[in-house]
Amino acid sequence: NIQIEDDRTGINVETLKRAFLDNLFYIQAKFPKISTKNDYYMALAYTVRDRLLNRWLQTTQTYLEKAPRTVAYLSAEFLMGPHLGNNLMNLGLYNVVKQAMEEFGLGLTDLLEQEEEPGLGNGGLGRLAACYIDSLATLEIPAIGYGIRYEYGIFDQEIKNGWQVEITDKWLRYGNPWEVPRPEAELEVKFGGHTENYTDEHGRYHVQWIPFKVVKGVPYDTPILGFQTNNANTLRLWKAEAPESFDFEAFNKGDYFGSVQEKSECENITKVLYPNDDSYQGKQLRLEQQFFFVSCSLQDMIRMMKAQNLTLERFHEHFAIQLNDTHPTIAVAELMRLLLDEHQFDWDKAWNITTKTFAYTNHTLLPEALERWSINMFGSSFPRHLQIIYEINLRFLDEVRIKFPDDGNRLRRMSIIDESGERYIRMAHLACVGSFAINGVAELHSELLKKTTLHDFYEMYPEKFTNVTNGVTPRRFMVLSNPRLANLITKKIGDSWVTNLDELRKLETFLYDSDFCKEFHQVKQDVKQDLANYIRTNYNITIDPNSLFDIQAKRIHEYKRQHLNALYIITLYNRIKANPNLDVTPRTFLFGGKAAPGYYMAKLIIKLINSIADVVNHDPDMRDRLKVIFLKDYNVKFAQRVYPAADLSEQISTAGKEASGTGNMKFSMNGALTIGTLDGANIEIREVVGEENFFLFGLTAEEVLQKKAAGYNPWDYYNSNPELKLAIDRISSGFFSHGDPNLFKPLLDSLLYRDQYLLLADYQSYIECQDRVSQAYRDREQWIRMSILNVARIGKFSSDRSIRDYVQNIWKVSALKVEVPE
Ligand code: DL6
Repeated sequence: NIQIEDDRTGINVETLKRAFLDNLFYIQAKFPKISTKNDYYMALAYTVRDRLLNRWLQTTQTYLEKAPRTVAYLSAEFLMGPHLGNNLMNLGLYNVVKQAMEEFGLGLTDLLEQEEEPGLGNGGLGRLAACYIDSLATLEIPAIGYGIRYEYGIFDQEIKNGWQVEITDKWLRYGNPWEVPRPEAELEVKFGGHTENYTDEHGRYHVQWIPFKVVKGVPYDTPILGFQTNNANTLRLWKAEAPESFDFEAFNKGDYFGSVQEKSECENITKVLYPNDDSYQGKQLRLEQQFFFVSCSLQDMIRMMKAQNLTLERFHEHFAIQLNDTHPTIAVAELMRLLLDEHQFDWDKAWNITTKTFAYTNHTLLPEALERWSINMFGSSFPRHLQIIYEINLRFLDEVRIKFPDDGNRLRRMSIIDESGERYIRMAHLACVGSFAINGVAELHSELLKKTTLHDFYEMYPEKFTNVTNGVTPRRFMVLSNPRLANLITKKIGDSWVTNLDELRKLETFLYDSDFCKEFHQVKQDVKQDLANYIRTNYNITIDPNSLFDIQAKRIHEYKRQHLNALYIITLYNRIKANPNLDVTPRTFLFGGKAAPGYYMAKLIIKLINSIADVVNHDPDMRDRLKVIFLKDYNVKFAQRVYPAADLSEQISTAGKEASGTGNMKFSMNGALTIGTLDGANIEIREVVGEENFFLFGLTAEEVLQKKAAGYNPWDYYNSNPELKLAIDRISSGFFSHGDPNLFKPLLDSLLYRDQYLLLADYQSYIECQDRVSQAYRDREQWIRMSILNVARIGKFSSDRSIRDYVQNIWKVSALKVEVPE
């Protein structure tokens, strides 16, 4: 009784094997004898893709027919991570495909490793967008993610002589099996030029934008399948291309080279992701990127409505558009332009629709990250939008005047146009004025927004402000990346926790079940051993899985204070040198993260960590006690190895600086205990896991402000704390720099003369807390219970909860279940 299945959809082992060979032959044009690992990966990727296409198309069809209210998530970054494993998991095909590959003598893990991840984001904000896209599909919410198909994503990081070196990320080199180009759905985007006024036959006044150049936007669609559901939403990323007309014109003029140059200028728009996290550079190309994807996306939405015979008067009823930070905020002006100039709405009607459409998420309070565009630059690329923004501002300031009469300072502070020197457009102000909802990403952050950065806007529109604490997907960050832990949990409490993370609470009943505790501990040890093996193979360094794995993995930034961690390592080193018989808890310090290429201090921190590692790892006194490793090229794929293996998660930013953090959630979900400040989502994590299961240190956000206001002097701490002084002196003496006292001078000067992020003020508290961690780790049974409690109580930080918050409080959309006929 052989079961015949369709090669494109069948899911038994034999069919999968046949389909795999078929794709290998007909798509990769290879047979096994001459295939590379990448050929196998591609053949498998196509085999898996075939099996989700039906759901994807049914979803598209259902959305077309039912025309549900839809979320459009606009984000300049989507840091998706590898697709293959995630799709296998969501389809429930992981094990059967593993078996099929094994029967060919291929390891699934090896093939998964082969995937070049689409690194289309810098860090927190881009990865958050990816988690949200996952949860939207899993919760069956009609949604579309709109972004940019960067040809080069975030750079690959190499470490040479301890320094970061950036390598172009050619992620598309071998093709991308997950995307489908849709050239038939291309759109035109205008840039530059000027505007002209005209009056129509009814005597109505209009403005027309005569652009200097037109660029084509071509959509590339990727299916985003939910977990164990038929719903598969679309991630639509735009690529810039030159219109064909260039070639004709150039041909006629005989200017071949000119035409090629113009063509490549057009294509430059989506060439590369700006590699800055939490800082903004003011580059025209970046502004053009933002406008490009926003204009494509809005035109696309309008086109969809037309295809469904819906009137644009109801645009805001059909779409809820989320602005992921200010990067897509030019959408406020672009939607106005489209409605006013291309669809002849009057101002009030257009403004009513616009302000009922957009909602804005702020992701940072750091002043250097707040986007502002010089009027000259902005006007030269977007003359019509500048007019529209002036008009929005004029009307807005009238409103402010009514609510707060005779308050010139307030008007100056709130104006969308900063007129204090060279004139700038403040994008956060435009976002606040043009949106119906404004949210921060953790409770503290949302409160600080109201009190500081957006205080005036809070006073103006208190009803717009809300908080949505970030969350992360337990599918990728537990089930996929830590299958041992996931299986253990499922064995104990069933599998519904995967889509209802609060169910993890049930684990608390096993807290004193010694078999469970042993198994839980064994899982952690096994995962640590895996990471140790990886490090042995790739770094030729042996680390002990019985040592405490202390991990700080995130972008390198002064406010995140990787160098505070480094000061603790030096302190331990000094203590052991002073007393070689000291009884210390063995620790392995692991760091990972990229520095923005132009951020010198962050690069110097990487060099410092590597220099310390060099000394510590070669000092016989440190053997079996301390190891330090900087793991290069930290990305989503690698993060999936790292989170499960942590005993301790370092979340040590200066209080008030980290908007939320999301790595903190991923570590805790995987049983790491946190050492952290009262910053971002740490506060809420500590609340849920229990203060006795969290290592707290440091000043609060309020104390940070007070200390600064009182005239903070880092020298006071240096002079009065012998261990701190010794640690700093070790660096300044050239001990970690082959005798060169100047190498780390800029970093030390910044600590001693300014210390913007209060490392010295927090040092003692951090050291004491770390010593408590070392002590606690010696009582392994108690540690394991604390670790279990972190997992059991982390439910709140599922991105499913965050998305439900957005759905209920902001977007007001409903789920729409997709049926797939047999
Ligand atoms: O909201 C996601 C993530 C937060 O968890 C981090 O705390 C925050 O630093 C990060 N912000 C960025 C910078 N982007 N901007 N603007 O990634 O957002």
